[in-house]
Amino acid sequence: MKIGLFDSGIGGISVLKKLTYINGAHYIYIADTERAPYGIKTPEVLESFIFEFAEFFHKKGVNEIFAACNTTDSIILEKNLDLGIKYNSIIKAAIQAPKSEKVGVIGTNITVSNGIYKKYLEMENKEVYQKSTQLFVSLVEEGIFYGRMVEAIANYYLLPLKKKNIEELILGCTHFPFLKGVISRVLPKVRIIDPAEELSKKLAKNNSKKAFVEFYVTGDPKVFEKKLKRINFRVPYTINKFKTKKVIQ
Ligand code: DGN
Repeated sequence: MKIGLFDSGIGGISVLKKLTYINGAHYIYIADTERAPYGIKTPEVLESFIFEFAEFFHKKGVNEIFAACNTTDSIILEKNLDLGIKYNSIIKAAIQAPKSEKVGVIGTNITVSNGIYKKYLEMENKEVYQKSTQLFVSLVEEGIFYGRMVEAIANYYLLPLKKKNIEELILGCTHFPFLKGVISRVLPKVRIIDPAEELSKKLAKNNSKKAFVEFYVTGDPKVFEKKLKRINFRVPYTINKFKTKKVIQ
């Protein structure tokens, strides 16, 4: 079984880790570090990246794709894109999780502005408060997970949600679970929802084989490997260069 994932960088590893715990499959993970961040690109540009990766997964014989990026997932859902391979949405999985009425959602500019989370949650009769916390992505890519600067940025972004008395908060970007510590410190009474947990329930359990990951990186593979070491990624892997068709400056 081959499973495909893609993200602008290290964020999707929060999804990959959860999947590898429950199924020792062969994973193919594309990290588009050369064209990151995604949250500030236009939907049209991101759509062209999505199809570029889908074509690559086809060639690699991938059986299923698991969304490792909410930003591109929101575009796939909004435009109802057909990638020609079974696709598991992280947003659709996440909206099953909230148990209370007042729910906060944080994400990139695109995920928040296209309002997919809000739309789906309101269909479940939730009162939804969204906030774009774009800078969190850069902090995680730089490996800055704690310290006074992170606390200040987290306070700046999250205090407006605290004032709304949200009971649960969806981490609507796969980079954000790496900042769960600081997020919980600003919102101590709020239940934090990591959508990757919900998504991993869509994968059948199979621990009989060890997981293996083939990484394809559009930027510098050495820089990416350093980041993997920094977050203690322990699943056996190889890192290869992915040559993009278009380079966005
Ligand atoms: N990890 C991506 C997400 O879940 O939306 C964000 C990536 C980015 O570059 N902004």
